[in-house]
Amino acid sequence: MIRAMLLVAALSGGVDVDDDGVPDARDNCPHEENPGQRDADRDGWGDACDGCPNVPDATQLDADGDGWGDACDPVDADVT
Ligand SMILES: [Ca+2]
Ligand SMILES: [Ca+2]
Ligand SMILES: [Ca+2]
Ligand SMILES: [Ca+2]
Repeated sequence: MIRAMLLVAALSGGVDVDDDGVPDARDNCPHEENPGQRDADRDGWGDACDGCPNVPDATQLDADGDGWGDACDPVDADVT
């Protein structure tokens, strides 16, 4: 199974760092294993690595670095 996925990655000509079968060039979370590539808010970042999975925030800014993007972080929202 893993070998087959590696073969697919090799044939499609891309490195696949997280081994989820999706080459990094097309992987919406290159460092998270998310073969389904689910992206609920369709901002281009997969749910597995989206700081705000339900808020379109293409920049993925996270001012306080707590893993919650500024677009959905209640703490950031209160800080000026
Ligand atoms: Ca991935
Ligand atoms: Ca997303
Ligand atoms: Ca988002
Ligand atoms: Ca944050």
